[in-house]
Amino acid sequence: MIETDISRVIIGEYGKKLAEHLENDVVIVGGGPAGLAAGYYLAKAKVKTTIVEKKLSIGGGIWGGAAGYNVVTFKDKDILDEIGVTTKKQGRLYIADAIEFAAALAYAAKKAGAAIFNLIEAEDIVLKQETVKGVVVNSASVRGLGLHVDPFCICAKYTIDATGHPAELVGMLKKRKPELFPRELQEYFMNVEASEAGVVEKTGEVFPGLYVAGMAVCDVYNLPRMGPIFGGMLKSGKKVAELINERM
Ligand code: 48H
Repeated sequence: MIETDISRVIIGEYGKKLAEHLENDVVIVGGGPAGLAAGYYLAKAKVKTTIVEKKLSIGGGIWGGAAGYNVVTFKDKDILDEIGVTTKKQGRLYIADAIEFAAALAYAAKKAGAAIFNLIEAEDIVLKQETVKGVVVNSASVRGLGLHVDPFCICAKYTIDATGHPAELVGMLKKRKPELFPRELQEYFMNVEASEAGVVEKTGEVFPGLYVAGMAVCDVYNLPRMGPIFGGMLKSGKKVAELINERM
């Protein structure tokens, strides 16, 4: 029956894809602009990369632009040109349609070769020999329903916390090793220039095997937030990819 053929190919293909990506060079948690940009540049450099995203849609904070007005801003457009996003110059800013930007970035990461698993949530990190070796994941539905169901692991040489504002992976480490991150994980008052420059400058490894990119960087280093301007997120994703690629 065609009905069972459909089910069989979906289950078989998903299982194959998942089994192939249980071990990776890099696992990225969070499919927002920073995680997707990191995934795009890593995969483009032929680094075996998996992105896990707990929501149904990837793109993180892109879709809603500012207050649901789905337009996003940038100070420059090199990366946007590279992935084929249409931009318009308005004064000192470039603007793009949030939907086109989210879709183009996701498409670029996927086409470059990153494996993307949506509806999968990282609930913990894998720590061995004082090095982060990947993440403990579960179905986002299981997590959402609060069910007592055990997780599985997606392992990697390097793990990127691209979870945005909550800096969730760093938070998991901080919970057990508070001395490593004595400050609260939170960003400071809005300041676009300081934030965009700081987020790129501080993107990097925060613990052996664990890197931070995107808004998570602002939380870890108490940097200002920047509102709906996205160039810093793309540059942070690109930088983390370059830092890891140098070590491959
Ligand atoms: C799986 C998870 C988990 C988990 C979270 O919020 P994001 O868009 O993050 P960034 O850093 O790529 O981009 C930030 C940007 O969107 C933004 O909010 C800006 C620039 N704000 C400025 C300001 O001043 O406020 O994406 C993070 C993604 C989301 O899709 C989450 O669902 C996902 O990570 N995520 N996925 N397992 N445990 N936690």
